[in-house]
Amino acid sequence: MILIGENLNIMSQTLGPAIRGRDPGPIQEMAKRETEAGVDYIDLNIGPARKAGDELMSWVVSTVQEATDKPLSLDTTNVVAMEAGLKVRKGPSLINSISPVRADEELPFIEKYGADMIGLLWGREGMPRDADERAMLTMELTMQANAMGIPNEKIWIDPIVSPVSVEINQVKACVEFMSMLQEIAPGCKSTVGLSNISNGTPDNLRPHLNRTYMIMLMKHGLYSAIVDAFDEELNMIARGKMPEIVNLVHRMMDGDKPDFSSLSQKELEYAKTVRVLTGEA
Ligand code: THG
Repeated sequence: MILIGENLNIMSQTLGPAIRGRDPGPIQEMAKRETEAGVDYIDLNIGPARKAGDELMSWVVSTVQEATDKPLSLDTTNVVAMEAGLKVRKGPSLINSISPVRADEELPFIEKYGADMIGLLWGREGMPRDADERAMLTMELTMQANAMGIPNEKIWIDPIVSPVSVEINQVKACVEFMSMLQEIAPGCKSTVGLSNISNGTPDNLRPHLNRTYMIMLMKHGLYSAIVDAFDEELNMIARGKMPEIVNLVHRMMDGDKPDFSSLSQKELEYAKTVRVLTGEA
């Protein structure tokens, strides 16, 4: 799996002030640490950046590409800021993100700057309510992109993960949608903002929810995820180093009910978390 590090973001207590104050030190330090942690892409999340977003994104991209050769994911809803970042970028970029709502303005960037894109399934009426609405938005976005000569292989569909603390049906809908994606849009890649799943839950539970949900989505071919670069166990799962745990989770999704008293402590953590994320507990 392709991992995109989420840690360089303007919401961060330490990096937010550094980004706003144009202090390169902490930002380059984080880019280097994420690179050493082994992520494949580094997400640069400057938020909506309504004020002078173009100058902000071009500064962040220039600053980070001095510190690392990793591909970058440019994360902003500000179209002008997105293009400013792409203009100064010297290596590969992932546009994070283009939704059907902003497609007219941003799809031309794919060809112009040789980028890939995350296709965020955010519709005119906001968040899709179920797997079928996600399928409709995927059709809409890929047809518009294909008509401009953009192949599905350049589109990383993001079904929008929402917190387990908010709506269990949405948690299930993303898993169901992932199982449909290759039929709806053959060749499309996929990604999720994985940490969204554990938003609003106690800090000690977050890694368990993130890791288990990633494994559940992997069952249906999840291609990449935006993740905490420093979660080592998550890294190991994504690199295929915990096949027994992956197997356990996938078997439970197929209806297998393991005898909890026969599981190791680690297996038990995952098995219990599967029951939460499938709505059984
Ligand atoms: N899809 C796409 N892009 C996305 C998201 C998505 N970008 C933003 C977000 N969701 C993914 N990035 C993050 C970044 C940080 C956190 C969660 C998701 C996070 N941070 C900790 C917190 O808030 O508690 C720590 C913050 C810090 O660094 O201090 O949870 O869904 N395409």
